[in-house]
Amino acid sequence: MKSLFRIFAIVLLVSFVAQAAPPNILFILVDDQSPFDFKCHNSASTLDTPNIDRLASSGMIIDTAHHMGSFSGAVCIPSRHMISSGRTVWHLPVGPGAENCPPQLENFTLGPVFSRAGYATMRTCKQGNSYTAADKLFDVVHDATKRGGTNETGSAWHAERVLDYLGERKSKSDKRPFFIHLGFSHPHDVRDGTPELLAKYGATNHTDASTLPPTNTAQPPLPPNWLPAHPFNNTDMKVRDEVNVSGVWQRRDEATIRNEIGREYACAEYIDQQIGRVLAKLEEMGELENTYIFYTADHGIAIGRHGLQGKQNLYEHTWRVPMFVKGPGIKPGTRTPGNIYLGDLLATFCDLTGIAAPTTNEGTSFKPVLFGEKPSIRDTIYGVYNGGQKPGMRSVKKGNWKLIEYESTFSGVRETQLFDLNTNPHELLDEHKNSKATNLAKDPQHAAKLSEMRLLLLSEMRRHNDPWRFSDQPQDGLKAPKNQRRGKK
Ligand SMILES: [Ca+2]
Repeated sequence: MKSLFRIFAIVLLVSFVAQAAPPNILFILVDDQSPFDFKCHNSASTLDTPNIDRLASSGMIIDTAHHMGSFSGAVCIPSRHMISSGRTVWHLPVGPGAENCPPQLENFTLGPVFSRAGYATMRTCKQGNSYTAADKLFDVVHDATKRGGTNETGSAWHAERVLDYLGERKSKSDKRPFFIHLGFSHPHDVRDGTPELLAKYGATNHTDASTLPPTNTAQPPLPPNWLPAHPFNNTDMKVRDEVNVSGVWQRRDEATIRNEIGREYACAEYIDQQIGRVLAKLEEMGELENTYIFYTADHGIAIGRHGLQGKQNLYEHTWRVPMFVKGPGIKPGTRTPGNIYLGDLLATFCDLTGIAAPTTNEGTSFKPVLFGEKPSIRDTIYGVYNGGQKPGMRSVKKGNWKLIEYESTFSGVRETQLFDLNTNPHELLDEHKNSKATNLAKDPQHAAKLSEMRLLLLSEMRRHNDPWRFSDQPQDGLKAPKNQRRGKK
């Protein structure tokens, strides 16, 4: 009798699990945001994001989340291809590794994968500098670039599209699970915030390149690793973001940078308000508890850190992205390194929903990290930026050690940086006055570590089919992509 009862209980449980509603996914992606904008990564930050903070505290903060990099100044493009397809930087349908990519990859990206699995898929995001062939394959698409300072021209527009969609779902009693990709066009420049939030952060939409913006004590402080100029040619110093962003241009003075960070914060808090509206709607519909919510950015951004302005570098502020995740089975208030790439998102979304990841995917699910089963999914992180001169920049990170190499065979640049991120989390250099921590690459005490990290970088370059080598590395018989060996600048 007892065993009969047990069998009955198991059958009941299995049928309950089989009938449990599959979880929804709300994937929030902002454009150009450093993790160091958030108080959880930088206690000196003055940015208020109450809704994102609540999201983070009711789920997990992943500290070591990165985009793998870019072969173009338009870092958004490879980043968004990797997010959509789960492929690595030299295996995308665009760029120097296109020959390593299977045809019609767009059919194996976020929208179609979830649509085929029976999900209702919807996307609103910026237009352009993305993966257009994949973006249009969501069931419902509302893409537009909204970087203005009003409800209609700014981030509220994207939130309205999601609120409308959810309202329609409710009115139609659509019971299919949903995959909603809520993208924002901000805080990418032009950072035209709303008047109220600009005032809060003491900022103005400064448009006159011949004058400095007004100073204001409400402006955010300079970042700890601010510099008036980058100490050396990093192989792409004249890219648009370093010289031609309205409000900054080539300036790195305190007034300009504090005003621009104020503008960034105004746009970021406005996004936070929009996320609050969407979360409230999900709660009202009773869908919040069965929804995985991911918040991240396509890459970070410098805005004065290290004397840089843009996203074309491999310092932590730019290479790393914020990553906050909440949902069923994720313990609230948890925090872990993770060691993830944005290209792991597709595999993770599939794993959380029981959908088979497409065979074209190269990412690794970090569900075991989200469920507290392991702190990280890999030991080593590899990064690329070579949208300027070649071979450009490469980085490798393992534990607290990070190497960045710079080379231009065109202009003769050759620089190396070795950081101990435990003692130097902001990657301070000799040029940062009053700092004891610095670049350790020339310190004889760290020569063995430097050699070890250089070998690690070479092995990662080989493993990821990097088409370039630095001049002091084995050339491995490679012929770099045509017209790109020496760079065009
Ligand atoms: Ca971007």
